[in-house]
Amino acid sequence: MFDLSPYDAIVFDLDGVIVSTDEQHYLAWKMIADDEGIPYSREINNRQRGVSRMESLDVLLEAAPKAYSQAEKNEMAFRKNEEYKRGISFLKPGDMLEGMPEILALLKEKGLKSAIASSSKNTNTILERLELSNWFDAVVSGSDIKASKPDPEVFSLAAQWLGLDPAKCLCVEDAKAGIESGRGAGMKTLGIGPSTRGISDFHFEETRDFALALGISLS
Ligand code: B16
Ligand code: MG
Repeated sequence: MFDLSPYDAIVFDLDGVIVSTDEQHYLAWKMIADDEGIPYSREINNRQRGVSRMESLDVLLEAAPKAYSQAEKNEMAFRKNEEYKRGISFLKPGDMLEGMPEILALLKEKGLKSAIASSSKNTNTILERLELSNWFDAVVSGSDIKASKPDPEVFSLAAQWLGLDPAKCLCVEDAKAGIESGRGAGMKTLGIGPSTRGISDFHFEETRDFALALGISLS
């Protein structure tokens, strides 16, 4: 059984932990890459996981045959986000990753606090679509921070808004940059999926495995 007793709170990343909107990010960036004639792949997309929109654009532009002005970059990021927003407009509570609704309910039952620490400026929209707007004790999004993951700012701010010592918080992340951010903030880290294998204090392949380790029975 996974031991929750050392923690007063769990601080969750959003995309890739609570819900997976990776495919919508991928398709939106692919649309930009295709429009501009820039080669793009799933591998490149993996490197955009957990990092901010403008930094994700810089990753995509590494393979661009020409240089872009700041105004052009801003326009591309805007266009990508419009396409992404279309993609997430159909999200519903049933799209949460397997075991996650049960994990969130268990934390409430045990009196542990929970928070979101996300790089996404679409955090509030996603939480609304999942009917989780009022669930968490603190929500830190890409709109609240200056430096995105792997900088510790987003997880440090979550602990601060919870009023807790980061050492009493567990960071749950699917991205390498996110694990580095949580660790930098002074939290123990739990990684989900292949990108965090071998780099986090605890690791599960899928959210459902974390739920099972907490003693939750899933059908
Ligand atoms: P937005 P997370 C991150 O969310 C995504 O993993 C990453 O792919 C995206 O570039 C970033 O949010 C910014 O998203 O364009 O919506 O502001 O994993 O930190 O919850
Ligand atoms: Mg993530």
